[in-house]
Amino acid sequence: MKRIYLSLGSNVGDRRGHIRRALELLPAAGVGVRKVSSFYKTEPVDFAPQRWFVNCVVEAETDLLPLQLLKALQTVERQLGRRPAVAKGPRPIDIDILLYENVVVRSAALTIPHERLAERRFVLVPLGELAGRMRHPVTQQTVLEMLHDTPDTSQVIRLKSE
Ligand code: PH2
Ligand code: MG
Ligand code: MG
Repeated sequence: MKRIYLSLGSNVGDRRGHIRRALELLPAAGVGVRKVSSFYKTEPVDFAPQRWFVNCVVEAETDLLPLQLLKALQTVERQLGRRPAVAKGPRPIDIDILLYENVVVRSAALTIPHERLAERRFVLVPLGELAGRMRHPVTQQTVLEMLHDTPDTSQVIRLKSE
C-alpha cells in the first residue's frame, strides 16, 4: 500500500455534496480514504471570474501505480458528471494527486508532486491540517514552511462543519 494525498475541489452546484460523493466513490476506485481535512471555502486561483470553490485534502492508501491512480480519479470525476471543459474553469469536481509516497513523476500525462503545490493556499492549508511536518520530496520543505513562504494570498476560510 502506498500513502497518497489528494486535493478535491468543486465550484459548481452543490459543492460540498460533490466532494462528499467523491469521497464515497473513492474506495471502489481502489483508493482507501484514511483522513479527510476540514472543508474550506476558497477564492479562485488563476482563473478569477468564477464562483468560489469548496476544497479539502485527503490522506489515502492505494495499490494503484501513479498512472493507474490518475485514470481511476478521472473515472470518479466523470461519475460526478465532469466533462472536458475550459482548463482551470468551473467544474463539479476536480481530484488532483498532490503526493504519492516520496515518488517523483515528471511526464506529459502526470506531474507528482503536484507542480503548484507550494503556490496554492487552498491546498497547503488543508494539507497542513493533516500533515504539517511532512516534507516535499524535492524541495525538502515541510508543508507548514511552504505555507509560511507561499506568495499566494488568496482567501481560504474553514467551514464550520462538513
Ligand atoms: N482549482 C484550479 C484553479 N483554481 N482555485 C481554488 N480556490 N480551488 C481550486 O480547486 C482550484 C482553483 C484548477 O484545478
Ligand atoms: Mg486542479
Ligand atoms: Mg485536475
